Amino acid sequence: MEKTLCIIKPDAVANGFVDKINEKITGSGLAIINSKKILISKEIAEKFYAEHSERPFFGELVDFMISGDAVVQILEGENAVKSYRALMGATNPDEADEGTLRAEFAESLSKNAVHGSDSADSAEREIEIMSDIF
Ligand code: FUP
Repeated sequence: MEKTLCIIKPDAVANGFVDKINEKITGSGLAIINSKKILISKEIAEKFYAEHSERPFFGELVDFMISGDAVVQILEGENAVKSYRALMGATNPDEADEGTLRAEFAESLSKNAVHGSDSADSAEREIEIMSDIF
């Protein structure tokens, strides 16, 4: 079974959406095999989003990810990477399809409620980065 990394970001945690998001995740057929609420460190956030380090929004992205508790989870299921990306919806909630997590729970492009690995390789890398917290 494939695994993917999910983060319920600080906006969605602060807005009280964790249970609603997790109901949708399990309702879509994915299992939540690890879940932990943590304040992500700056070091981990910078490493996690290293691919965006040259982008203008990098500083804002890191600051947001460490601004409050997040819920870090490993999901498992058939085609977990693709099926969870489909459930999340587009990065920008204004472009996310109705019924997706970002359409329903995101505040904005930068405060967009959830993260999900974008490939099996990314999932492996991201699970490794977060492995110490579980
Ligand atoms: P996604 O894989 O959908 O999370 O999107 P990206 O990897 O492209 O972007 C990672 C995060 O950076 C997004 F979730 C939100 C943030 N971001 C911005 O704040 N501004 C942008 O223009 C693009 C992304």
